[in-house]
Amino acid sequence: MKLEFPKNFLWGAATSAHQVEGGNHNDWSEWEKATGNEESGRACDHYNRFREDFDIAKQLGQNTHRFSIEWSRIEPEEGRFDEKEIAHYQEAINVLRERGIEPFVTLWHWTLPIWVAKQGGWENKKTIDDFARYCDKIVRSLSADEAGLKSVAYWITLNEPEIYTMNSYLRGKWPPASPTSQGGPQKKSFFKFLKVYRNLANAHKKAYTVIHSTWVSDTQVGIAKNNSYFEGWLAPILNWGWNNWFLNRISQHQDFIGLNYYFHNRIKGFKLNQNNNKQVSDIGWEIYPEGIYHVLKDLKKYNKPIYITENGVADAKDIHREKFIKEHLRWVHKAISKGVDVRGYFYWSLLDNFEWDKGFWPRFGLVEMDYKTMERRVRPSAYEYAKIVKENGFEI
Ligand code: IFM
Repeated sequence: MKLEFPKNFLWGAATSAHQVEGGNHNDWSEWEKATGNEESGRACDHYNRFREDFDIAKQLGQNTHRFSIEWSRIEPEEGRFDEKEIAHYQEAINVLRERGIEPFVTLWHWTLPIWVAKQGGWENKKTIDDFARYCDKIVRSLSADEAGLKSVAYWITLNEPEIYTMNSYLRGKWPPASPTSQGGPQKKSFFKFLKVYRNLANAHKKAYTVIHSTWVSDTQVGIAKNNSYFEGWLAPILNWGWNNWFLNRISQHQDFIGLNYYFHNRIKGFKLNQNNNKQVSDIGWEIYPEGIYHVLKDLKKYNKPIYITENGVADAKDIHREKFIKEHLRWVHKAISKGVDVRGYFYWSLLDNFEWDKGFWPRFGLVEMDYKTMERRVRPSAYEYAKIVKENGFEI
């Protein structure tokens, strides 16, 4: 039997600026140095090799691609926009369009310009206005269809606000937490967590309004939200707090929902993550494809188109990836058959890349990176994914 996906379904892969571009100077690069974390350095040198990478995406038949714009490149100092950097992203968009690939552009994927970090990052309400001004500049510039190519139609304002806020403020694991040698981590605070989370929701709302106030008519704006499948007695509370709170708050300000699905969480007694499934990725994350079905069913209530903006596995030997993709897609298909309006799937990630505090060792890519030579090698599972893309489905 063939599982067929809806006509015009979008198939692609995702990356983010700091994880692939190389040569970034922002709060993360400073934090990497200060804490002795592995440094993102030249990452995949995607900033210079994006043409080659988009050729690979095309060769794999992908018709969409998600990437992010690095705020610190665009506005290295407050109010000073770097036109050369804007032109760089315009070129990336043109190159995608020339290859028939629809861009999904993320405006903020966790890194901040140094001057924003210095004013307190998302703890400071001013950052909401600064972010809106940056979004306005970008959307106006990148909608300027000079080459006669279509402008960006899909904008993702924020990536995974809940993961960022949890790791940065509840766990004190990510910037702005300072290294122990400097008296940190000082930012670990439930109060700050709530404040930043609320500020991010307001930042999205403001950016949404600003983006829609440009002349571009067919623009779609959403966020990429990392939702988990919870089971157990605490599930309703966690579902509300983790999965729904942010989406409820911005419900009048989104045209689509981006879902990043990675986690299943069974709660037993007072213990989280009591998952029985022993199948795990290289970084110990449980592989639980069925969870995506439940999460999608829960999102149906928002009555918006859904794009799976991330789903992927760290698997250096490429032994799980093909099955991982097919199993998740099987459950996505089931959700579609139950009336959930899923319109696209982005595998995380196109390339192996810099996995934040873990450094480069986790290998999520459809394409393997040799970080010494910068050689790209397409993994066998990527060709299997390409078959699915070509067929708009697969046999089960
Ligand atoms: O690499 C990250 C990405 O930046 C955000 N979503 C989860 C991925 C895997 O951890």
